[in-house]
Amino acid sequence: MLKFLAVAAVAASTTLAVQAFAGEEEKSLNVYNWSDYIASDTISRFTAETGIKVNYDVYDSNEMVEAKLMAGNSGYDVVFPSALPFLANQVKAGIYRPLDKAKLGNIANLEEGVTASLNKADAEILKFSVPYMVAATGAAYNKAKIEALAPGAPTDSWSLIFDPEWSGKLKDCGISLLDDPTEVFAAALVWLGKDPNSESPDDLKAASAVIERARPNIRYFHSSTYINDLANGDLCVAHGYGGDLIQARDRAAEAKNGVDLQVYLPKEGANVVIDVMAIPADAPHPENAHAFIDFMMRADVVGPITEAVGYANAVKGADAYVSEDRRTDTVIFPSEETKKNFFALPPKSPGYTRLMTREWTRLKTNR
Ligand code: N2P
Repeated sequence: MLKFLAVAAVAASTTLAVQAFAGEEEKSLNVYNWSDYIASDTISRFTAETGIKVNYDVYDSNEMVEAKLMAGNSGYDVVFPSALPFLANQVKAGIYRPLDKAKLGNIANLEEGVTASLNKADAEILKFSVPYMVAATGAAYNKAKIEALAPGAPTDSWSLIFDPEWSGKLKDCGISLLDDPTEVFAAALVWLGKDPNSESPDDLKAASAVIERARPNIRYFHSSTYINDLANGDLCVAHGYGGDLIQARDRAAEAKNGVDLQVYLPKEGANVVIDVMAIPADAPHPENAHAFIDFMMRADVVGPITEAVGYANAVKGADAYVSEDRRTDTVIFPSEETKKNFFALPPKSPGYTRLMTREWTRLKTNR
C-alpha cells in the first residue's frame, strides 16, 4: 500500500511537472520579419513588458520564408508573409498553426475594412493569420538626375523602367528591380495594359519580352539594397515596396546630401499586399508567439511602427501615434483615385507559377 502510494505520488508529481513545463514556455521567441519593418524600440518594449527575449531575423522576400517553412524545423515562432498570394497558398501545405483567438484580445482593434478584404479573398487567411501592414509597390526616382538625363520623362509611370527609350537614358545612373517575380511580372503586365492576374501563356510571353528589352538597362535585381543606394544617390530609379522607398527618401533627407527622391505609385496600377503575422505549425514557442502577435495589434505599438517604416497598419486608433507628415503621405494613404488602379494577386495555378518561375530564371541569368 505504501509502495503503491509512493508510486502514485511520483506519477502525480511527474504529471504536474510535465504540465508546468507545457504551460510555461521558456522566455524566448524567434521572430522572422521583413527587413526595415519595425521601429527601433519595438522589440525592447516587448521584452521589457513580458520578460520574453526575442531572436530577431530578417528577410527580404516571401520566397525566403516559404523555403524555410516548407523545409520544416525553421525554429521560427512568428513570420510575416504576404497574405496574397503567399500565405493563402501556403496554408494548403499545412505549414501554419491555427491561431488561438482567445489569446488575441487585441483582434478587436483591427480595422474591419482590412479583415473583411482578407476574408473576402480567402476565408482561410484569418484562421491562420492577422493583418500587420498594408503595402503598395511602386517606384522612386532621383529628381535631379532624371531632369538632367531624361528631361520630360514620364515620372508617374512604369515607363521609366519598362520603356527602353527612357530606361536607356537612365541606365548609367542605375535602375533596380525587385528580386521578386510576382511583383515584376505583374508590373510589366499592367504597363502593357494587360490583366496582372492573367494566366495566359501569351501574356506571360509579352511581359517577359518587356523585361528582356529593359534588362540591359537594369543594374541589379534586389529587394532591399535599393534603400541605401537610392538615399546615397547611387541609383536613379528603383522599383520597390512603398515604405522602403519612403525610408530611402527619409534617409537622404536626414543625411542632407542633396539627394531629392520622389516616390510614386505608377498610374498604370500598383500591387497592394497585406502582410500578415502567422505562427509556423512547428513553432517551438506558440504561447509567446501569441503574446507577441497580440502586442503588435496595439495602437501604441503599431502606430510608432508606421511612423518609422512608412507603411499603413491595420489597427484602429494607431493614427494618434502617427505624424501629420505621414498621415498626409499619399504613398502610405493613397487617394481614392489612385486606389482605383490598385490590384491584388491571388494565388495562380501551380502550372502557371512554374512557367513564370522558369521565365524569371531565364531572364535573370540571361539565358
Ligand atoms: C519591408 C517590405 C515589406 C513590404 N521592408 C513587402 N511586402
